[in-house]
Amino acid sequence: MNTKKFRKNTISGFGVMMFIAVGAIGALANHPVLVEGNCNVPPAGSSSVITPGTCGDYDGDGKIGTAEDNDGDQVFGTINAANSLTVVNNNGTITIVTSGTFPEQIILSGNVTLQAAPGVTANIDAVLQGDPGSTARQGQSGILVNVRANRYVVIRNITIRNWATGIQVVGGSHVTIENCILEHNVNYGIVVKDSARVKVDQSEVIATGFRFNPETGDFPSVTNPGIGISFEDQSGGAVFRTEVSRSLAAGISDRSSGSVRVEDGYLFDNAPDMENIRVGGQVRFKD
Ligand SMILES: [Ca+2]
Ligand SMILES: [Ca+2]
Repeated sequence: MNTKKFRKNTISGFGVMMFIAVGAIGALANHPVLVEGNCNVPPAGSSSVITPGTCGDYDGDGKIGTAEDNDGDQVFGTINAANSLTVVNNNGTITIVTSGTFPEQIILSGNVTLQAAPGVTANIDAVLQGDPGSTARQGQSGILVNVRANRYVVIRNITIRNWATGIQVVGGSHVTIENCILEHNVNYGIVVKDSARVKVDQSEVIATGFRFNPETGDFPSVTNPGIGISFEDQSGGAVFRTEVSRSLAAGISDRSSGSVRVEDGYLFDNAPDMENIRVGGQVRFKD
């Protein structure tokens, strides 16, 4: 299937989902919620008071960030507030509706869809200039998924940058990763462990293992694995229509005892492009 055409179809379907999500605001438990973006670094001299409708203020109430988290409506300024036990309760849809940088580690432990709306850039970034939490975050996973085997997680249209690992999936988790960009994560773009099963589709995993930060180190080092997508332990999964390029080590690595299927891989400048993708798995590349 033509990739561009497929993306168009995906976005069209997404629009329908957005309509449903917006229409459902006001329900209580397990409801969809919206997350605003924000301008984390307003220009010097800017007022601390946000002009309504600017700076990612989706609902036009003049509040962004944690102020938006705490005003009692169904729009949030941080992903973690939207995902908290009292809100989506790790069991609903979290849609980011305006572009922004989110310097937050996200832990998903239920039937959650985390997605950015079409045209929205949601950058889950370990680093926010001037934020003292940046150092600690660079040693963490950007998104950690640890759910029971009968809970399914979807991560769609999200950018994840500058973490130790972009997305880490453990336990019995079943995770779908679609239209995501993972770049400049040090150890792994995506790592799948335990008995988890992960499908990666139409995503880009770029420059894994390469990053410089004066506080946490100059990578590559002798210790960082630098693998684009790694399946380990008893895990398994599939990688479809996905670019993996410029990894320090393998682009896609299968050290698991499970099954890993790769189709329409766009692999470039990894070392090697694939590692231990077993004969019998379906590996196919476009010309
Ligand atoms: Ca607002
Ligand atoms: Ca709010």
